Amino acid sequence: MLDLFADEAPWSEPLAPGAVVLRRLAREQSDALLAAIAQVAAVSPFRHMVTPGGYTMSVAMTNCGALGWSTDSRGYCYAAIDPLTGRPWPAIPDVFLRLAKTAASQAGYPEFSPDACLINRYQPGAKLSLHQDKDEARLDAPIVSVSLGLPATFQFGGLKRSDLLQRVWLEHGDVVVWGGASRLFYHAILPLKAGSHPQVGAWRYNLTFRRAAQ
Ligand code: MD6
Ligand code: FE
Repeated sequence: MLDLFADEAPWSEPLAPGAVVLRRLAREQSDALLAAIAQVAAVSPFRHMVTPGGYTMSVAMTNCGALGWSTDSRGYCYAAIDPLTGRPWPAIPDVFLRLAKTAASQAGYPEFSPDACLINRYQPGAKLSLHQDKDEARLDAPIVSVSLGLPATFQFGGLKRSDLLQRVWLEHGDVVVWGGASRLFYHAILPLKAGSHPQVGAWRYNLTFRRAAQ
């Protein structure tokens, strides 16, 4: 399909108090980002984690950084050691870190220094149910979220699970930065529609950068 916006400069769309979508910000570096994802996954492979409720997640995950997010039968936690390999998670690649800091700074969070990067991989049908991100020690720091590959519908609510959800269509290279008043807002990803992205194939990747430790 002809992409009329392939060469367009990034632009920004406000989402909620403290939250903004930086459209296409990661497009220029997407080849380097995808290569870095492959390097991380060669050390700490993608895996389908099992939630405390015994449900196997449809999204496959890995991490890089001093701390990685995991879930198992005992609960959710951040840990320095990958439970699958028994070794530390790989370091956050420079190309990741530069993008995360640039995005945070453009969104009004110039001090952002992430120590954790969760990498999500969606296949068609994969989804992420409504949740809050609240396992981090530093809720004053924002989350920077980078979308690559197939597009997805992101649902963004409020502080209560029952709050009205707005829908945001996230495409290859879009970056969401969110913190401040909306840091604990509920959100979800609807089941990924099948398709083929010219650079990425039949997948969507999402990188989320956080400050997990003090
Ligand atoms: C995703 N993202 O986009 C899932 N959480 O695949 C998240 O769950 C998320 O994008 C917190 C902040 C930003 C996010
Ligand atoms: Fe989340």
